[in-house]
Amino acid sequence: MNNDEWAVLVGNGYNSNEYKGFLFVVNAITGALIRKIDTGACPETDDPCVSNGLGEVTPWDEDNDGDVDYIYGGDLRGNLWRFDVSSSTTADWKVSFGTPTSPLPLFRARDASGTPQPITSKVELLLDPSTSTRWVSFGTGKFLGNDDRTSNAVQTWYGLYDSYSNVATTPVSGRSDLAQRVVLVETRQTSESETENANGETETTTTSFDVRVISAPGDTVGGAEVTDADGNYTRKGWYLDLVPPSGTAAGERIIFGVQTFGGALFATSAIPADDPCSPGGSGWFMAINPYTGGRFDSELIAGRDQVTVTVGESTVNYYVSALRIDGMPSSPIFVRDGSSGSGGSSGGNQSGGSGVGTSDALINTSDLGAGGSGTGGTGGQETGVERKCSGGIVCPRLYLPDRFGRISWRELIAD
Ligand SMILES: [Ca+2]
Ligand SMILES: [Ca+2]
Repeated sequence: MNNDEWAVLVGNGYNSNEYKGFLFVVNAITGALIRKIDTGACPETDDPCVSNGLGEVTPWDEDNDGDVDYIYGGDLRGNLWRFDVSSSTTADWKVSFGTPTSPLPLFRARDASGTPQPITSKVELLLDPSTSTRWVSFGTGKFLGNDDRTSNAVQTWYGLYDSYSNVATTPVSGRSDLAQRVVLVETRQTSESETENANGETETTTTSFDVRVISAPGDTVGGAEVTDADGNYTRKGWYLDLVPPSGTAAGERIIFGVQTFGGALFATSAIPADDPCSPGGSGWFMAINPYTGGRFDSELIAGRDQVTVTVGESTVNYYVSALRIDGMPSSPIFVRDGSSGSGGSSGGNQSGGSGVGTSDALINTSDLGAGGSGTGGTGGQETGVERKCSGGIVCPRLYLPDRFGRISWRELIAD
């Protein structure tokens, strides 16, 4: 931390006696409390006032000196908090917005009718490499109490940029500041694959997946732009309500932290089963562009057919943005493909290039029969994440829009 101590950062958890959310900064060596930051009482407009508590928090080092400068976390009232711990004086550590006696969040998540949406999962922070703007993404929804099992409240996936100074107001006032994304299509796809069994016979396996197409900037529906033609922000981010195209909410929510990986933003959602005899429920594995909230116009999830949609008088083919998964999926674990070989000859496929040597052998499409020639639509290189899994584990292979691994280095030269 900026006071030269190592610290543990923790929210106070739920059901606070004071009905409040607190951030605790605790000395990691001694356990002594360094600082406790109060996020304040229920707004008077909240009737009834729900109990509160701050969940898991995410630190951010703004100036790259190894000390945490900002801390983000969400609460049960839908507040997305940003704490400023950039001072070397711990007494100055505070909520970034509002005043110490009347702190305000960066944003308050509410559905279209103004009902606050609880944030119980970890907030993801990332930098847009083209603008160096910090982005914050998180989903809403909870799965803690009995009532949550049957709740069909509309929950939402949000992405907001955050380039705000510490100010006395809430920087993002509501969803009208944000570009709306929607689930355009849900449909079922069936594919067959052939394998050879132990007797040398060919067996055909049929697999079916429900897939989703999410809207993107420029679409007729859910296509609001985030920036103008010059790249200046015209919205403060985006939001995607977790409802199917029918518009009837099915209890879908995000209870595991959103993750960024290789230039894409991922989330898993959960839809609890309403039948007590049917354990598990279901959910969606979704992948979108972090900076627009929209689908990628390239094959990100491998092996799925494009979905043909009629728009006006023409038909268009969209790549899928999500797969339905039986049983409520937990956080995805991303595995870099281990069979990449030694690389070095794959440079011809790489059109990005800056900062990464061509020996970084991330391109591997050997067991796919697809790709292999750098067909990713965003100009980055392809890479793969998938193994053939069983036991209820779904392992989609991904073609990431961007490289991952080392993207910069510092060279130390003795003089
Ligand atoms: Ca510092
Ligand atoms: Ca720092």
